[in-house]
Amino acid sequence: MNFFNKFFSKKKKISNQPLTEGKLVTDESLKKSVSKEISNTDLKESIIEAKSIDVVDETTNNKTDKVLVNTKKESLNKGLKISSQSFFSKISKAIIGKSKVNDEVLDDLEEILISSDVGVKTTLKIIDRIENRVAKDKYISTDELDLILKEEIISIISDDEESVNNLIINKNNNPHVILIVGVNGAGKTTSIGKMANYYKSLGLKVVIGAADTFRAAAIEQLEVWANRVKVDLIKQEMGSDPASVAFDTLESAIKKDADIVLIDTAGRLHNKVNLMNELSKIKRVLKKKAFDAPNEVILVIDGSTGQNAFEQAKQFTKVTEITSLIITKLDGTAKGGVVLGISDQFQIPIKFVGVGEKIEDLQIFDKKEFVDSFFKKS
Ligand SMILES: Nc1nc2c(ncn2[C@@H]2O[C@H](COP(=O)(O)OP(=O)(O)OP(=O)(O)O)[C@@H](O)[C@H]2O)c(=O)[nH]1
Ligand SMILES: [Mg+2]
Repeated sequence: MNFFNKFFSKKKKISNQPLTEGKLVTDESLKKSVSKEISNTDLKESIIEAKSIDVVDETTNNKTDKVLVNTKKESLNKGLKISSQSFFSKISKAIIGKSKVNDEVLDDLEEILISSDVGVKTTLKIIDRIENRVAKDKYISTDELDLILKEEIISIISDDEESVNNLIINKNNNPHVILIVGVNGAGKTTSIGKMANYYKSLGLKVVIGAADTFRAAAIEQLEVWANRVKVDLIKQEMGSDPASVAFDTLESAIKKDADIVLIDTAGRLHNKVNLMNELSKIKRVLKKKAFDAPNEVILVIDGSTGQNAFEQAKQFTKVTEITSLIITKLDGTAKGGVVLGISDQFQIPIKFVGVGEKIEDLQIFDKKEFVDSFFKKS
């Protein structure tokens, strides 16, 4: 059963609706009733299913995959290519001429993991586990090393299932509000554009708020994304109060009976008191409109900054409550190991990873798929 059939068959009255290319359902009101009615479990299932489906236009029986974001594995493999190549060339050098995993190989492995930006704490944890396995199994050949490494890494990554699927359609029928924060240039605005596309592709009605009023270009940049994805954007003049924009956005989203609200904010440093106060104010003001808003606060981190990415996660989580992370720019860097370390060291799940600048270059973070791609020998 394909995704849409499965998705909609639960609502018997609409299961016969045809699909048109580029749209989930033809009838807007129908779409709304579906997205409001589906339970969290349904949506969870749908999001998981959505990763690997062919969309069939039932009127023509033609396949079209235009609706969904590109969550295909190849794009993750491509995005992580530099990281995995660099990792594997180091591993190959370390085990050349050696038949079993001994202390020397483990020392080299430790160095490789650290130089791949996995972070010292997580590296030591991994080495410790492999040492235990070597001690127990007595003989582990170097051929098996990457397999074992993969297993151990998967087991230390905190289970992210909750984060991936924590999109809850509010029981009180208010939109699900997601506030996006992070330092300058981390990829917040771009990720919002990609997320808007993703959620829209799931049949949800999305409204974006331009609460980065710091510079005019920020509003224009978001506007370009909103036009591309064809979702509503709420904005005010440059320099206006970001909290007021956030309030307007939620108000408008409630009126429009939207499902998801994505609020862009100006890049900020954790140690800039005024900017952090501004964030608190945005949260406070949102609550006036909906007591449980924002439902999520996502920290966007630039993965290509390596160890600095850890620092950003550490500092931001100290000063504001973060519900999940997006790690961007994993393409074009050999520092993809940060994802492994960050997911181990912070009790915050990774929700998406950014693997390029295009609209489809946003991947739901799935630890197994991620580690598979990271360990892909090309
Ligand atoms: N290669 C690559 N580039 C990315 C990715 N995500 C964002 N970018 C690029 O990073 C640059 C900054 O992205 P923005 O989305 O403007 O970052 P921001 O956090 O909104 O920046 P400020 O609003 O200035 O704080 C842009 O050129 C994006 O195209 C990614 O996953 N991969
Ligand atoms: Mg921005």
